[in-house]
Amino acid sequence: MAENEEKLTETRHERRKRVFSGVQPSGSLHLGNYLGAIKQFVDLQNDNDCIYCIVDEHAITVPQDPKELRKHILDLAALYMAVGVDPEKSIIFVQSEVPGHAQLGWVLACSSYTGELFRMTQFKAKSGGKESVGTGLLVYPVLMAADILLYDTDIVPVGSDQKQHIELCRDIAIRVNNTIKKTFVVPDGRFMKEGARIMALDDPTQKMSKSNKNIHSSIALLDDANKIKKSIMKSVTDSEGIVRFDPDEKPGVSNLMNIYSVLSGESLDSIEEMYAGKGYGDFKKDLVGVVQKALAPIQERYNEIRYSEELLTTLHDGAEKANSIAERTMKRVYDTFGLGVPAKIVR
Ligand code: AQP
Repeated sequence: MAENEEKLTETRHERRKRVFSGVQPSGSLHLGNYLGAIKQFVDLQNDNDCIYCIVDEHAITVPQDPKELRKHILDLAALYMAVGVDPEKSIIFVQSEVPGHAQLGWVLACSSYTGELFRMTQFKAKSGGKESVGTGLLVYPVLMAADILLYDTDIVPVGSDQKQHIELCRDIAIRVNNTIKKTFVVPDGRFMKEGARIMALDDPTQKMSKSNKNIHSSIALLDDANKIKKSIMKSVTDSEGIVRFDPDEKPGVSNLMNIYSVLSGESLDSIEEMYAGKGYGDFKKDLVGVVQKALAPIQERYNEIRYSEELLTTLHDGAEKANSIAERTMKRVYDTFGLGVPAKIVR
């Protein structure tokens, strides 16, 4: 076994499972981001070594207002902590503070094919109908693969909309391991079963998304009680008038039931029973209460953290810890690819 390979195997046995995930600071975090991904971050941090990133380099794949972006970075960091990500247990940091992400991104871009990138459904959705499309949008999944592989990640908790990107990350890792040298840990995605994909309230055939221009298409984690009420009461349902779970025939009602179920702990069957013989009005009114109750403690904690020094300290400490892991991986990667100045003279 090569020396490098031995080292990789050794470190795998020594440590707990490593978890990595990230969210873009591209707007207000919504229920989809929370229920599809971030809720798992908190559950995983007791038994694993967790690294949670604010992926600002991903955010600039589409134009951003620099001042707003800086604000969103801090908003997102405070929200991570407000939902329960604990800096004592998990590393929280900003992607651009760790040069290894961009460095590894380039190396992996040279180990991937344009064909596989053009096939990504998220690229197709985000570039569709545009005359010119930024290169960053196409290579986004390669940078995402770099984020994950940089930390020898075992588990990636993400929304089910990211399945294809995780597959690509695995493909690239396996390709390098098999064709050059065993260098990367091949990660597994971890997708929430219930409510894994939260759909837009104004169009339940599309996923809830930060970049949707209609504010009533999503519920942001920081929305006030009135906005939550307005968005839910306006949400698209159907003309049947029966609270019944059927994502194909009744995507709007099913999406609302999903949200109700995940936030309240009631099963979908019991929600159907609770609202048998009642109309959508009663169901929506109760859902407003369920969402408001779930978000109130998050908002309270957020307000305590967002303007505190603790926030900056957490991000600086997090970047330092992340960098020390990333630098070790980059040494290994450069060694695999034969990049840089060797430790001793070679002929
Ligand atoms: N609607 C969703 N349902 C379930 N999970 C979702 N996620 C996003 N939308 C939904 C999950 O949230 C995590 C962070 O997402 P991201 O910000 O990195 O990227 P995204 O998937 O592109 O999110 P948005 O909200 O759609 O942002 P914009 O509009 O800026 O692109 C990921 O794990 C994702 O799966």
